[in-house]
Amino acid sequence: MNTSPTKQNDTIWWAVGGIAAVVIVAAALWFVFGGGASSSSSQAGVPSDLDFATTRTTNQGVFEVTIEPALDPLSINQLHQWELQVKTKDGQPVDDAEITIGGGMPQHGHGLPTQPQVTEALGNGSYRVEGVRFNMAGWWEFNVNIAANGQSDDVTFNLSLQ
Ligand SMILES: [Cu+2]
Repeated sequence: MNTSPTKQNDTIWWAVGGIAAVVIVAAALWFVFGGGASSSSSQAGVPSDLDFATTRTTNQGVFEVTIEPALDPLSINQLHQWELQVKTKDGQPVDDAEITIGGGMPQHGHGLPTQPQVTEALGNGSYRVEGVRFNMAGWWEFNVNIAANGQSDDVTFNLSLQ
């Protein structure tokens, strides 16, 4: 009796099983240490109902603010400018506003890596902001405080950096 074909089959199946095991382990390692983990961690815990509107009313309803990043799409590690437009709630442009910028990553507890500043009032309620840079992918908050016409109010924009 010749048993060698069966033995050969066994050997092939052991080899197939071994390769499959290696592939599964490699995939698991990639997921834990590689792209799987890093791509999901930048979005993990981000509230699903975040509003990414670029025009928002300030918290007390005093102003309406529009952000216009000069970088589109927004990406990390690039110093760039923004333009802000400030209006009253009735839609009148607000000039001579004192504007302060802040922000950070709520999930990481850190602020902006730079201190963006309004460097120029462009008229008609528009302002140039210089020195904006983000250094990590994920969810950022961008806070704008506005003082004008004897009133002060602030607004937070949500950004998703790739
Ligand atoms: Cu961060």
